[in-house]
Amino acid sequence: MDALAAELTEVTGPEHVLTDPDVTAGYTTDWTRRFSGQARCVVRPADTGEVAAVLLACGRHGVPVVPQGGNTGLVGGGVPVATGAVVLSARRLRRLDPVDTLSGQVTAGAGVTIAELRAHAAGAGLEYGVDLAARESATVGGTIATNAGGIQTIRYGPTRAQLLGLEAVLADGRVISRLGGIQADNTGYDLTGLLAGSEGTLGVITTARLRLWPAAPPTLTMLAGVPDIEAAAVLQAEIRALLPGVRAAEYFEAPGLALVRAHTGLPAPLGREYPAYLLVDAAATEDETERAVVLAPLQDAAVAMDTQARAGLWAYRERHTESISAAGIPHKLDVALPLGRLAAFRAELDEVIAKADARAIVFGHIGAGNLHVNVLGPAPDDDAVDDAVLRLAAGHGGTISAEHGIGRAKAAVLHLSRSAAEIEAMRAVKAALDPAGLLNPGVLFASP
Ligand code: FAD
Ligand code: 2HG
Ligand code: ZN
Repeated sequence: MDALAAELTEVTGPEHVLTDPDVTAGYTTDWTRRFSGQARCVVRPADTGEVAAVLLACGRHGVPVVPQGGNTGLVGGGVPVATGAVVLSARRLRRLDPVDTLSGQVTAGAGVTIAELRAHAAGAGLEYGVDLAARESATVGGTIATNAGGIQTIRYGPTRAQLLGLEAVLADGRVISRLGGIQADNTGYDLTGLLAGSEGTLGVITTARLRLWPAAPPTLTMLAGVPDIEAAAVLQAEIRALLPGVRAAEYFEAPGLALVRAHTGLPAPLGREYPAYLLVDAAATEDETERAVVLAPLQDAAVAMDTQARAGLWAYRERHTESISAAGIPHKLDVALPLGRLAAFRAELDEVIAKADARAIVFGHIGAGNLHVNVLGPAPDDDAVDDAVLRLAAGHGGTISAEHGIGRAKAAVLHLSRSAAEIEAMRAVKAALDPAGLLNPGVLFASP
């Protein structure tokens, strides 16, 4: 055992310093299988004090640290790519305080999963605003670090909007802590907001104070077949104008549905096939539901009102990611565009994909203008198609990352969405908080 591993063992105990490659393998390859590397070891601290001691030890030895939560990230930000880094798994940071019903808030450890947090909030008649298909594994810490969006972003905003404060350990072991849950707090730089979306490059998040929402009344789910993305964008706008309680407006296309059905064995969702589909989830009264259902295009729709039937419709959308992975190692390009540019982007995307001799599965959170372009075909280390699709999105006034972050996958093209002045300011923040560059090198900023 090397000197650093020995010091880490002193901090967490030997059972939480993992060095056997068979055991560390699950921490060193990402969910997509596109990114992987070797870790010097995986360390699993149990509280903020242990996280601080781990960072101090790694700092003394000049060893980089890759923070990791549920390892469901899709941009390669939570795994080491070169040999020699320590993976700091936050999964043992499992504090979960009783829900504070007076303020509608809760304090949760970084390692609590989104499913656990949502169930905990529901037990108090409240709801956590973020939900995503990776809910059983994605953690509080990881979703804050990526500022995850998910299926309810159009209603509750992304993870940053749920944050009232957090506790984190900086690269030099100092702890910043703001867990009081004071909503009206105007005392200088918003460090909580800064750490949201920092992708493990500025500090290790250990605990968060989170806003909860009143639990939504019974919900209806509609799946409508539409001719194309433009029709889907228009229909979701019409439904949102009609139903105040829309919480999700999701999109997928025939090729994605075919993959999902081949992988899952699910039957066809509607009486006939359509080029594209819109899935809407809403909290609606009976009256509102009737008005929505008579919207002309919704005659080509399935409507579900009970939990099981709703889950059945959601499966067509939520099982895209696993079904695509079963077909190959995808290039995941998570872009967002102004709603008015979706159709033009979508048409030009076909040309880009045809030139690359690839195939694209397109789906996403259309209500937020967010499309997940999954490209199958090119080798995992061939970035040409990534570059072309991201440039196309930027050219249409879009962003190269809507919700997954920049990670390693898009670090070289950050400039497509950020100006030179912005990148300089971001690098200055990084240099101030992590001058030795120990936290997640190569993530967000390409290594020099
Ligand atoms: P990880 O993958 O472990 O890490 C992600 C990043 O956060 C890395 O850069 C890592 O270094 C950093 N990090 C992790 N924990 C900490 C910590 N405690 N402190 C500091 N940095 C940390 N994302 C969406 O936004 N919306 C979706 O709808 C969505 N759906 C998904 C569905 C599926 C099936 C899958 C597989 C993924 C999906 N994702 C989605 C992507 C992923 O779930 C999110 O990015 C999530 O936020 C990652 O959380 P995690 O705990 O798995 O983090
Ligand atoms: C989703 O919306 C996730 O389902 C995953 O963000 C997207 O697999 C993807 O590309
Ligand atoms: Zn998504």
